[in-house]
Amino acid sequence: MTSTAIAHPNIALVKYWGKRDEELILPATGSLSLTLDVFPTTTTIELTGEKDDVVILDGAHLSGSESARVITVLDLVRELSGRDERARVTSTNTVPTAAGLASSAAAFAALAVAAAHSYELDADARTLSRLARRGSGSASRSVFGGLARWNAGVDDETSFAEPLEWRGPELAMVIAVVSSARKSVSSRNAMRRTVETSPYFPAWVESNAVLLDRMSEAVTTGDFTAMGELTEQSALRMHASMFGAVPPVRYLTASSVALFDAVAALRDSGVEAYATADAGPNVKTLCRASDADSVVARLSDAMPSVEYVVAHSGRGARIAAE
Ligand code: 2P0
Repeated sequence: MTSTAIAHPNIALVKYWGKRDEELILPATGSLSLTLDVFPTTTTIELTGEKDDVVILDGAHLSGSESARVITVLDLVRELSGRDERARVTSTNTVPTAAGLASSAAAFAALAVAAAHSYELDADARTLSRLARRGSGSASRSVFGGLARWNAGVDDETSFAEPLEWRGPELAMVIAVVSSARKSVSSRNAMRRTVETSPYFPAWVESNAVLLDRMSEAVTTGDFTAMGELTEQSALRMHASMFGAVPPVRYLTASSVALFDAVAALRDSGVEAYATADAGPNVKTLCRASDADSVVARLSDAMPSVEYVVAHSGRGARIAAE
């Protein structure tokens, strides 16, 4: 049985940063994201008669902790389906891996969907989200298209994402690719360091839970302005919590900060745009789809050396047409 699934990255508007359970990947707070329509990951799973699982990412065989995360998800699917064949997993990213453009979210969402299909597990979307979460927390959200909220939950059963309906204007995300170099500290290690050493971490957890409630309200009412303001707040507070770690975690570069300034200048001139950034220097600007071209033009004027990609709301993880 061979199954191929496709999934897209998501960008959190309310961020996930810090776990309260590292093994189950239970987050310290809930988060909320937009799944994009660019940079898909395609994952094929073939069941084999071999003794071990094989994991190939962009043509390279993975080993150690990188393949262990994939095997964790395969083991869970095998347990649920009552089967024990080994698998050959071949995954292809179209986004630079580990550059803060959420490749692991798309990868593990595609893995969960392809594995459930291969092992003939009749999994509903919530189960797929929980399975994806065990590979990478943010992947729980890429199971769904459009806006999704990952409810923190209190245990494995209650920590999953769900899709949210958006009745506001069509959204766009302008991605400024400041650098596609591999990040120096993985988000997993950076999160752990923030949890263990940053005096700001408890304040981050408390305030982000409030932002999530407000963002959920903004989504329900279709309030784009509130969505944008909350998006910037969550991003900056997340990075502030990292600045307080010992040693500090600093993903933002001078170019990232200049882009936040350029986005603020856009707002001052009447174009509603809001910046966010993840575990890397790239800056993503949330705007109305109708403003995306002018956002690209204005940011290109301010920062001509950066590459810009316009993304819109994309679909959730699914089996690719056979
Ligand atoms: C997010 N990030 O909400 C946040 C914002 C990065 C910054 O989720 O350890 O790869 O596999 O659960 O999901 C990146 O972390 O971490 C992330 P693990 P993940 O999108």
